[in-house]
Amino acid sequence: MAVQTPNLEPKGIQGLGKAIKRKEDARFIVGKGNYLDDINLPGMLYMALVHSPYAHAKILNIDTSEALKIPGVKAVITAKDLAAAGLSWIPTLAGDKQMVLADGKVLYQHQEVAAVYAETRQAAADGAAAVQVEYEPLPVVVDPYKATAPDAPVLREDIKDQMSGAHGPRRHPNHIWTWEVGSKDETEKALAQSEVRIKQHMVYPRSHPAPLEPCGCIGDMNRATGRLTVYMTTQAPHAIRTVLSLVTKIPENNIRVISPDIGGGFGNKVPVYPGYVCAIVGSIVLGAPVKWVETRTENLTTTGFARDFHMDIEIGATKDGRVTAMKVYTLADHGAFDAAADPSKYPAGLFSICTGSYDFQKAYAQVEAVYTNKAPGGVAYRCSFRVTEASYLIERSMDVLAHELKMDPAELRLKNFIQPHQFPYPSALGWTYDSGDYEKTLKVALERIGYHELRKEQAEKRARGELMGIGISTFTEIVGAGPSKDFDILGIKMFDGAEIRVHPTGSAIVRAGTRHQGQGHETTWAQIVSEELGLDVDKIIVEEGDTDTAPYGLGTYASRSTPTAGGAMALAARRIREKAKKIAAHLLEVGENDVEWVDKKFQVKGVPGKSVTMNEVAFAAYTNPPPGLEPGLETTYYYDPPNLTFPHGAYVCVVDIDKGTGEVKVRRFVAIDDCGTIINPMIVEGQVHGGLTEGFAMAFMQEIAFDEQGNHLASNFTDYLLPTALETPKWETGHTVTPSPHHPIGAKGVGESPTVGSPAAFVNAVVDALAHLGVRHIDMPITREKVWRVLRSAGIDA
Ligand code: PCD
Repeated sequence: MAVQTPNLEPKGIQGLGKAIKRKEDARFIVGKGNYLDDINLPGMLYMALVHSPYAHAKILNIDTSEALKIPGVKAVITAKDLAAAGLSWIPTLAGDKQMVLADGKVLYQHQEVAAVYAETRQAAADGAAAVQVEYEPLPVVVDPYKATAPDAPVLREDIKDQMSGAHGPRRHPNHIWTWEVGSKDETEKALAQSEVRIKQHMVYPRSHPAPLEPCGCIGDMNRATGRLTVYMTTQAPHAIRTVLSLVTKIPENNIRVISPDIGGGFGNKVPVYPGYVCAIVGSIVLGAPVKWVETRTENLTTTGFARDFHMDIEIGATKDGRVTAMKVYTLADHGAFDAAADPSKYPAGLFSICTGSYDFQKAYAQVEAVYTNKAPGGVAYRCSFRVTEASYLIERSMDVLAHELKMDPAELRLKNFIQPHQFPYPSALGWTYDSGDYEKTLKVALERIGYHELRKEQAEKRARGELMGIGISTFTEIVGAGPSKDFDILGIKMFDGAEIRVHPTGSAIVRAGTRHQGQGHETTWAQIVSEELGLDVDKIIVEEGDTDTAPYGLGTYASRSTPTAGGAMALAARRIREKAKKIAAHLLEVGENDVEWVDKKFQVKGVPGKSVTMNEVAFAAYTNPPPGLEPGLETTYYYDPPNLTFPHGAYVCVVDIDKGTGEVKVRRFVAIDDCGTIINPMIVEGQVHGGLTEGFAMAFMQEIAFDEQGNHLASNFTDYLLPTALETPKWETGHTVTPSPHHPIGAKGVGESPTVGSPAAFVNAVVDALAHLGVRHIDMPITREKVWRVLRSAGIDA
């Protein structure tokens, strides 16, 4: 079938707020994306990994002789070979270290034990199956609460005697760190004096980002030039290049990291995985390019999981529903290595946003991390470093408190919101919220869904014995890591860069240190530049992901791109405009002070007929620059944001529950988001749809579970469920706009808001439907079976 050429009619200047179609989609839709597995290099070898069937075992012997006999197999490496190169362990992004290939023992099921290199993908897989490993099983720790029992088996023998780690003292060989924030004494005092107190335990289960494209890497060491090119599914190419240089001692300018098109990242593609390292090592050792693309099972069982936070909260309030204090204890299950990708200063990520949208005067939170026999991770799956857990905790707890006070959950929220005049608002746990109008957003959402009528309907249905619930979540996020005073990863500060090159004929190429994975940067960055410079949006090409060309930056995750690189892009454009103004003055034959920027053109002040466009200025920059001015029209800007941005939203969900089967049907879901100035409303709507669908999946379908022997129970898509169009509810979206006062264009991040904010709305709706039966909380995922059991134990007959 002939492929139709996409419609590429010039769109003209299309700046902020324009719902233009995504520029990148033309190539994706016609199958012309360039993903990692599309790249094939001459003489390329393939790699496959050998995985452990045990969750905890000693390795007695690895026999590679049969594997090496398979036609096409070139080499097999184990930890011993890596040790010779000083690469058997690598640093994690969280201050810990992790095995690349099992070194003496395995610590989780599916852990990588050996790497096989072969001429074809099939031979590599056959080779991996032929490697014989002799194991001696050891006792397994799966439950994080049992990890630090006095008689618990020691997992990490390498550090068992080190009583302090990257984040302070350790009190047990399986204890990683304890982190606390806020005032414990004052919070406990305020709680003790509170008229009403609630306590709740809740678990945010282990989940997995499961991007449609799994992780992969091609290592390509050119022995003639000494240059290492690495193609990698990474959300942060520059950080990878720096770490690679530090670990391999190859000079950083001799390493080129290319992150091609990425089929979804979701935090899964931030860490460095053993497969990446083995592909690169293989290429260095064998002198040929080596490709590794993981299988779905490898992705689900060995790469960064998310959440696994076990939380206890206590909230104090007055009888009439004003919150007074909050105390939180959380146990974080990090698996076998602390490989969470958090900024150095925050081992529990930005969990301290857990006071949410409410004016808590006192708060205290403590998080303890422990090792268990599970895969490492703790990645920010559509989440700004543990914000999802924090939002779920507070939004679920506000409903528990409303229930205790017999108050309407909307009314309780309205009573406790931080008020518009309180911004910039210093929270009890140390953040300064930039802006927000929580009451307005909630009221828009309540109005849209018809809240009061729904409550009436619910009362009538309840009287008839039918089950219907309404759930609210009014979350506040914290995104845009971040300001260099507080944010770094492995010491690298988290500001971001943008480069703009305007060519003589008025087209431009712009580059950023971020790396989109489907978010739409090729469109939104072009819109920012179109707005600031008055250039046609179609004449602006956006390029990200190649460390040889892009300015330095820490990548795309944690909804940081708009707050960081988006700001850099606007400021780079403004710097170009300043220079362009000098050229415009020269062309208009007036002094610079007599020129103003009006309607995206330079004009002589007060003389609308006398103006020049940016196109004309661009041509002059190369053909007729003013005497004494450096020719050309290019710049790079590094933007170090003064603060994070605090997007917020109000989500309302209506569910109906089938008494016979326990099936929960999401009847309606209204999501009103506030991400400040919107660059592209269509992209934002798409982001919200995707994020809500992921939140829905976690609330109702997904869990990475283990049995007592540490067997992984969700290693494929028949056990770990992805929502299809069939299950996914119809989303009703909208927005309010409260610009960020400190961001150059007033924009806040939005990509992860719906995943952060929605799970509590779903769970609150289900619990609301069952509250009159004495139900106070149900842990996710709320499967049909769980609800069915709740109904049966409450004596409800179908
Ligand atoms: N925007 C606009 N406006 C505003 C904001 C925003 O327009 N105001 C847009 C932008 O530009 C882009 C988007 O939207 O395009 C997004 O953004 P943000 O929020 O800034 O974000 P970013 O950074 O860019 O991104 C990131 C995110 C995240 S984080 C995640 S998960 C997810 C999301 O993103 N991922 C993804 N989304 C998405 N999509 C897709 N398609 N794919 C993917 O993968 Mo993490 O941390 O990583 O976990």
